[in-house]
Amino acid sequence: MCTTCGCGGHAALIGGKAMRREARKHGGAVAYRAPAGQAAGEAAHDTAQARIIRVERDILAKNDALAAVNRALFASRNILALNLVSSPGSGKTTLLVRTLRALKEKFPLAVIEGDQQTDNDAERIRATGVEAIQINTGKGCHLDALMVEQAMQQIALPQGGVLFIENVGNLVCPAAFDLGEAAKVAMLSVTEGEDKPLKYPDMFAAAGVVLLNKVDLLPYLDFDVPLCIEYMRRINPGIRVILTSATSGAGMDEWLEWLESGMKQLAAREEAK
Ligand SMILES: Nc1nc2c(ncn2[C@@H]2O[C@H](COP(=O)(O)OP(=O)(O)OP(=O)(O)O)[C@@H](O)[C@H]2O)c(=O)[nH]1
Ligand SMILES: [Mg+2]
Repeated sequence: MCTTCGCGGHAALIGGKAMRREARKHGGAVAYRAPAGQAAGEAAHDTAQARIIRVERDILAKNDALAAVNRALFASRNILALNLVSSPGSGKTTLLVRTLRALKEKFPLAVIEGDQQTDNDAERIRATGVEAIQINTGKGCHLDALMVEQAMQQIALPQGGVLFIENVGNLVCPAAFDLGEAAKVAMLSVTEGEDKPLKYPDMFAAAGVVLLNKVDLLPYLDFDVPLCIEYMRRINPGIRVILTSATSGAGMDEWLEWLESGMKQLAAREEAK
């Protein structure tokens, strides 16, 4: 967890370079800083194990409380919020771009992008015509519920639609942080090796669905798909696994069907209110 790897307690910047420049012109404050009680970096340097555990619990409890606030907001606006998590470069943004192009005439959509540095992914999303906001976490290796809550204040929320949150590329820390999402969508690409679910079980345990991406590369790789799925199900029995290629479009129909069934469940819940 993050108090152990020392990534917590750093400043994050929300809105990307252009938005920050604009906000400064109008005297707006856009720098996010974790509250004093979240000084996880300090705890990572503390050799007392008990203190580390206490700080971990404190950080996660505060995060869970904020995530509950986000979740209530999503419910009140009938928004399906999905948290995309994977190692760096598995294909999250490529899949999102293709997904947004397929859905943008059907549902209101918005994207929160998380990366340590650069606005590159938010710009790739905006090129589809869908609104995106970038969070730069600096040295932080995950998004937390407060960052998402602050980013949401700077975009039009997609009422009755889907909010995609692309987390920082990392198979470890984002598993522990609830953002208020309906589900974590974990992506693993076939170039990463089939043993990753066993090596990083927390992420696969937390996932609501797994996308096994870059299947167009399978003919060139020594990657055992059934074995990988068996490893995933050892961690998370019954987990739905969808084979995708974000570049060729293979598996997109199944992924879009999964998304649309999530939207239908939301709509049914709204009708039952
Ligand atoms: N062959 C192949 N390449 C892919 C696929 N999906 C993504 N890529 C490539 O993989 C690289 C990384 O893709 P991104 O979409 O940026 O990955 P990401 O997960 O968003 O990366 P980070 O945001 O940096 O964590 C790019 O060169 C993509 O073109 C796929 O399904 N097949
Ligand atoms: Mg990306």
